[in-house]
Amino acid sequence: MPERPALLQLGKVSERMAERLVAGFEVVQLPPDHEAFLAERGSEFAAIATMRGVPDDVLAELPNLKVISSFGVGYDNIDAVVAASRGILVAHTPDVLNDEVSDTAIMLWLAVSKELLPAERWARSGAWETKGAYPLARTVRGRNVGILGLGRIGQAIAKMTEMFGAKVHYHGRARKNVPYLYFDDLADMASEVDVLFVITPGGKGTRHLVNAEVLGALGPKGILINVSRGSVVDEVALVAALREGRLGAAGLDVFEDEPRIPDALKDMENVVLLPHIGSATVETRRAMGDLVCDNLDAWLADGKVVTPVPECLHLNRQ
Ligand code: NAP
Ligand code: 8YV
Repeated sequence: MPERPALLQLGKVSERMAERLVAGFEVVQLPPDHEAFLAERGSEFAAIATMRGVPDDVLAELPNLKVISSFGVGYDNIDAVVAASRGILVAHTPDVLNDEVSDTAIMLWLAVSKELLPAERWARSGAWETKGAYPLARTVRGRNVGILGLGRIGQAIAKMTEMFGAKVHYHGRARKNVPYLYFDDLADMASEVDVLFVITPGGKGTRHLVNAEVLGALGPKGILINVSRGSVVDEVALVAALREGRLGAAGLDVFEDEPRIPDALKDMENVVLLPHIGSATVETRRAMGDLVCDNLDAWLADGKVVTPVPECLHLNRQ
């Protein structure tokens, strides 16, 4: 391997990341119109640092690729199974964002339940003076909380809801050794809870897990909070359930066709919308960027990464 292997960069990195990447690699930015570029130079690259996944057509044009270091814990935008089958190690950035994303989820829950945005508009518009006190909202105290995907972030959300006196329920593919109530059926769990937090990975395995039946089971007073991926919730069914009053309210950080958000959702008073900012603070994004670089530095040192995705664990042991 050359002293400074060639690294293909996808997306814009911070200055701090750029400095670290050039210290170990010959860094080349993937150009927007990349077909001809990859046909000519694709075989040069041993490594990828990506802020936005790796499209299949890019992966296919890199015959000597050995490692992908991806910014973010979710990697539904990288075909890790194909990568692993080609012996390419994929690394992501788990754990360093658990608390931040949980804070965002709880913020959405509080904002929806306590009607933060309509109440703020009431204050700002002068309605308080002309119409009087804002109508009463609903408490988040002592609620039945459901978590779809009790993983790293799901467990952090569960702990935070316990501070509000919640009784925690969860659904996943398997029961875990946790002091919470397990449901092997998502709709059954939805019918028992006041709020459903969605925090599974995206991708084919979880597409539209939250469908019309689940939303109906959550019910006219139920709240849906989605901080996972837009694909996990059937957005058409969500709009219909909210519009027809079959679901109470929703707090959404992620959408099926980002950055596009259905106009129907923008018009609803009982919905809080965020532009995928679950982990978006200076501190947490810095920690994620550091881990992207740590993974690449570790690979340079001994061919292993610090935080491989599960599909590549076996490659990291060699
Ligand atoms: P994780 O530790 O892997 O947890 C994911 C959980 O989802 C696991 O507990 C898993 O449990 C469950 N799960 C997976 N497939 C499932 C299925 N088909 N049905 C039901 N449950 C399923 O991942 P994490 O670190 O908590 O991150 C979770 C996701 O959050 C990421 O993949 C990403 O998409 C999203 N995220 C969003 C933001 C944001 O900015 N909004 C930020 C960070 C992460 P079982 O294996 O027991 O089923
Ligand atoms: C980031 C995320 O917004 O980690 C994830 O899976 O969705 C977020 O933390 C995203 O990865 C940045 O592009």
